[in-house]
Amino acid sequence: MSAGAEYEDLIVEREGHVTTITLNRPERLNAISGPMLSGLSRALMAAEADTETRVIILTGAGRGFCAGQDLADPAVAPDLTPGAKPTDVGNVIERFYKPLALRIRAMPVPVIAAVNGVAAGAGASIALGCDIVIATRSASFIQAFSKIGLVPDAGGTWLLPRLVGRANALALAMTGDKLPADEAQRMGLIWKCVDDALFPAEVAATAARLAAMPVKALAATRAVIDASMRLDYAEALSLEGQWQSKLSASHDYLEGVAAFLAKRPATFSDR
Ligand code: LHQ
Repeated sequence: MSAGAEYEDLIVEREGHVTTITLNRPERLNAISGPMLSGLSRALMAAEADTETRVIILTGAGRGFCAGQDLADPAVAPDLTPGAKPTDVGNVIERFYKPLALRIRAMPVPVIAAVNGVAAGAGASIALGCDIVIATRSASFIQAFSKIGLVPDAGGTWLLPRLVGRANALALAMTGDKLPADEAQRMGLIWKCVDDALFPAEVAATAARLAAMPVKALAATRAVIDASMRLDYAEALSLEGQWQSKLSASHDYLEGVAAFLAKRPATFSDR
């Protein structure tokens, strides 16, 4: 896959089996511009089509991960002229943020959010919608929506209570307080936070590990766990069985078992 040039406000690079998408407006803490938003969807589609990609890392350039929607963008900023028609932010959600959030959740490979700095508003929602969230100790998560008179969007209202329970979700969303990464880890909002100096190596090692795993089964794991949120126990057991039927017909399953029995490392190739 080619790098940067075809994207505005994004850098997309593949090294081996790992595609890294970097939000790239560091002077604005990677606040989401129109080109960044549409580019993100295109970059994910390209990674989906690129069979060499076995894991995706989403991260930010500079000191921030993503400060949410660019509030100065005329497409979303309210027209402050007296009597002006309100800007319908819901349209932007429906047309752009919803498809993006759904796409991340349906990728055929694991998606790691490497949260290198502050993640605010829709930036936090996008990070939390990824499969595994690793943050630097200096990073933080801010549900910035309440401070500008909105509800959490880009999946925030669905993700937050499922990750941290209603009490924490409401307190975070109503106060808009900055939650440091180590507290986010303790609360169960993210997988882990690591010292800044160790962060790049931790992210790279996690990506390399996942890329060497049976990624088809990992994407299926996400699908079953997400579906379980709306199923009862018996239905979840049935869905697990349906996926096992599909996966047990895959090359990766044969290879995984054969490698175990032969006491050799497995080489997985399905996607
Ligand atoms: C920004 C932004 C930003 C523009 C920092 N926009 N410039 C909403 C509406 C429409 C459609 C869809 O959905 C949404 C969902 C949302 O995402 S709502 C939430 C939007 N985000 C926010 O409300 C967060 C706003 N930013 C902040 O509160 C702070 O910047 C944080 C706490 C993230 C970081 O603070 P600092 O570390 O002190 O940095 P800073 O505030 O100095 O920011 C650096 C620059 O980035 C600064 O520009 P300047 O020209 O003064 O250097 C900011 O204005 C700019 N910036 N966020 N969202």
